[in-house]
Amino acid sequence: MTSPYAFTNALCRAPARSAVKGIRADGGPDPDFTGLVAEHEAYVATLRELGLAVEVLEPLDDFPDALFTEDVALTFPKGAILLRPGASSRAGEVAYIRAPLAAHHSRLLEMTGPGYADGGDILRLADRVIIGLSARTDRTGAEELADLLGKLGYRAEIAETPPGVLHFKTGCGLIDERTILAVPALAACPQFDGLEVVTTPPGEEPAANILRIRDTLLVGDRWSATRALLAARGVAVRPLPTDQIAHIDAGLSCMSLRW
Ligand code: CIR
Repeated sequence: MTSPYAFTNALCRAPARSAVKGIRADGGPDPDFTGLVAEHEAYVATLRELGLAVEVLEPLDDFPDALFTEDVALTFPKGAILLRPGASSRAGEVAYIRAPLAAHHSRLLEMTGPGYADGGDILRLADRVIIGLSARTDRTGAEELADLLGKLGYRAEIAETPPGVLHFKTGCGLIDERTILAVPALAACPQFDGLEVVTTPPGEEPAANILRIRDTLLVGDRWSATRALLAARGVAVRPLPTDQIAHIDAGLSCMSLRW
């Protein structure tokens, strides 16, 4: 298996005006649209600066959460898989990612259901893929996805996402091929056996959704203790603003598909 973060490409979608009405579990206030756009633009610019060819798709006003392209597909060097997002308001997003993905991936597989899986629940490691069960990814969906991953030559393991955590990767992210940053509730995840697990500092649980792009770790700029902890490990850290997307339960990995 190739490196889980030696990416060359990313596929993003600009936020629509409706993005301020994106799903949020706690019913909190809407994000500020201008701020949301600024966060998205800073993210895309950073991916480009790190050497990725980034395609930014048109906003979709009918789908407030469509800027979170990570949730509707999985992308690998060997092909891509169209998913079945677990939130009914997001199901229609898949049709809009099909053609852009087909333009890059000659091998395009597709979940047929009846189960569901969100890309935010999938953590790609160097030697396997972990699929987290959550309120968005059910066991039927995880098992169908594991079969499809097998067709692409990837081994999958199914894990549990702690209650109250939206997606598996809301609670963890790769620091390097052998090391995971995780919230305390995920630290003892059996699927992390054999890896080093670094826990988020107290009060910085939302920092766990880091995103490794080549040699650099993208981290929410608000999380200074996490940034210091990662920098002390000798990794290049790039802080990015996430306050507005956090209003709609999102973090850094959500805003792109990468391969
Ligand atoms: C949702 O609830 O679907 C969006 N408001 C947030 C999606 C975040 N995506 C991710 O963690 N991969």
